[in-house]
Amino acid sequence: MSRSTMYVVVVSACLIGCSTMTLAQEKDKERSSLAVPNDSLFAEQYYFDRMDVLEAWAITTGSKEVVIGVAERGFDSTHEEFQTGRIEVYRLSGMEHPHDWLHENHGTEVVGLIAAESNNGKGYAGLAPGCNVIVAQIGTHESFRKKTPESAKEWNRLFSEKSAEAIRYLVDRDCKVINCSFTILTSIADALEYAIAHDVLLVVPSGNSNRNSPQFPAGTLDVLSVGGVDKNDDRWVNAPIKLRGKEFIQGSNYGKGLNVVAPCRDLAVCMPFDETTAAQFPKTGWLMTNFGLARRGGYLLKQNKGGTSLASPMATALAALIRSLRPDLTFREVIKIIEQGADDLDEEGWDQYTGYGRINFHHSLKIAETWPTDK
Ligand SMILES: [Ca+2]
Ligand SMILES: [Ca+2]
Repeated sequence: MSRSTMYVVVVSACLIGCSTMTLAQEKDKERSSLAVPNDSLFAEQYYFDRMDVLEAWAITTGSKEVVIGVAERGFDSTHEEFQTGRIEVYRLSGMEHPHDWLHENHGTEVVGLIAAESNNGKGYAGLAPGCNVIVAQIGTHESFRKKTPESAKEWNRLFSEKSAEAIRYLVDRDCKVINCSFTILTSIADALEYAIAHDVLLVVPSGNSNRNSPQFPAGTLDVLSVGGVDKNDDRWVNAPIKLRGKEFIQGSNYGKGLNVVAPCRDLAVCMPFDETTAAQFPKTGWLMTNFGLARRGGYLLKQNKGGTSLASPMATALAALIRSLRPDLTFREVIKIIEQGADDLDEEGWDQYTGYGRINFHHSLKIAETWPTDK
């Protein structure tokens, strides 16, 4: 239900003198008629409410015919949220695939947002629980761990090459939407064009550099570039931190080519279960030190932490629901439906910080229901 609609409901109720309910109570009442998943930590998933996901699920939770591709470095396929046979893993050759927390945490977060099993009484609910998923694990490379300029350069080259290979593989496996939660330095334009030629929607984050320019491949034509906002729908920007003596501010990249934004801060995410390696993180990295106390087994509430890598999978899930409902539409039409259904933020219409606005699952599915058929 939109805010304007709710306003009408409340005003009507007050006029006939039969209710003193607040907006929140009205919304709760509306929600009571919806199927709320029984996942144990669901109450932490504020972004369901923000994007009207349960209302959207009354229309569709996704079709198994729509396969979501995810290109990632690592992924904990042993996690209890991924044991229903909907998720397949493919490991690219020529790369290492170590089983450790560091390698797997990013992919586990991303896939969990999209496809954590819903209504299983455990953890969180994924946003597109009815769709199938193929995770193409790009893997790590030995040189990545060596921290020398030469190895970093080699890593970028190899990562670009393997990213392109992952995208082509997922296209060939008939994925209709591919999430690429990474930004890279070397062009993978051929692989992007390959996906576009096969009517595949590529969804990419705008990047975390807090600058006026989405980072490649975001901002390029014919991909869906997704920036991040916080709980208040403000562009995500972290407080400054010092890194090697320099002040450094992370935030959602913005500017020309930004399509939409999605929540990316204080999110509830799945984590690898490996407690032994996770326990080492407060000593070795900055990641867990910010929010280690919120970790519960394979789940984590990322308080005060953001990143556009997690905004992108939200839009990926929405795109998959739209393609489930309307498999006849092209990927360009899906982009338009996501843009038109977004809740406009900041300046009226498209603006540089939030694109066409924060995505809204229900609004976009309603638009998709009546979107005309071409041809
Ligand atoms: Ca669950
Ligand atoms: Ca706007």
